[in-house]
Formats: sequence, structure tokens, C-alpha cells
Amino acid sequence: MLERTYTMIKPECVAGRHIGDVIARIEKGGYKILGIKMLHMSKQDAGKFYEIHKARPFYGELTEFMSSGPIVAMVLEKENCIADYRQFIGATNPKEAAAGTIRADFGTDIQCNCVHASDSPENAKIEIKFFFSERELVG
Ligand code: 3AN
Repeated sequence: MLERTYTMIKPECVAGRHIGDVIARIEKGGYKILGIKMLHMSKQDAGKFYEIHKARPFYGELTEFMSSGPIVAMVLEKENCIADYRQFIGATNPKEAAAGTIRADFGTDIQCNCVHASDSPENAKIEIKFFFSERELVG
């Protein structure tokens, strides 16, 4: 089934000038970019976006980090996009990510792991809507 996922290039990866590297991997991996924008989230925005992690001990640190600099937000489309893309980017901890994945190659640690990816169809819908209107996505 043709699916959409939400991904974002995190602040440390943007600051490290890896936007082009990550986008090249995504395109070569067969993912179609339906929408793309660069923005700097406020701490409040980051808090809302990561609301599902509110109870986790790293929530404060995570929202601080995600609002520390600009991010690149994207909507991707492919067959089985959500699960495939999570496999494609590698494990949350870059040290455990499979060789050749985006997180293994450009991530630093569990927080600075280069990219975010939606983890379910429900969350993909919510996350896409958080950043993009339908008008901002190509058909
Ligand atoms: P994923 O991004 O692979 O779905 P989750 O859902 O476990 O991973 O975590 C969401 C985000 O929270 C991660 N992308 C990571 O940046 C951050 N995170 C997860 N675990 C930790 C941790 N132990 N310390 C700091 N940040 C963490």
C-alpha cells in the first residue's frame, strides 16, 4: 500500500551541513518527497510535537535539543513507507544502527541521531498535519 511518513532532519545534522547527504540517501532509497520545508521550532512547538514522550525522563532534554536550531521537515511517500523508512534510517541509537544507514553514518548519539521518523500510520498522520497543510504536498 502506498503510504506517507513524516521525517525531519534534526538540528545537529542541519548544523553539520548534512542536509544534502540525507536527502540524496532518501531519494536514492526510492522515497518520493511530497513536501519539504526548513524551520526553527520553538520549545513550545517541540513540546507539542513530542507530547507522546512527555512522561519519559529525556523529554525536557529532547525538546530543548529539537528547538536548538533549524530542522528540515519532509513528507515521504512509497509502498510500505513507514516501516521501510524506519529500517532504512537504522536503530534509534546510531551506535546500534546497521552499517550504511543514515543514523549510522551521520548520527552521533541517541539524542543527536540525525533524523526523526514516524513510528505508525496514526502518528504519521498526526505528524504530517502538525507541519504541513494538504496544499503544501504535491500529488
Ligand atoms: P525513534 O526516534 O527511533 O522513534 P524513540 O521514539 O524511542 O525513537 O525516541 C524518540 C526520540 O527521543 C529519539 N529520536 C531520540 O532523539 C530521543 N531519545 C530516545 N531515547 C533517548 C534517551 N535515552 N536519551 C535522550 N534522548 C532520547
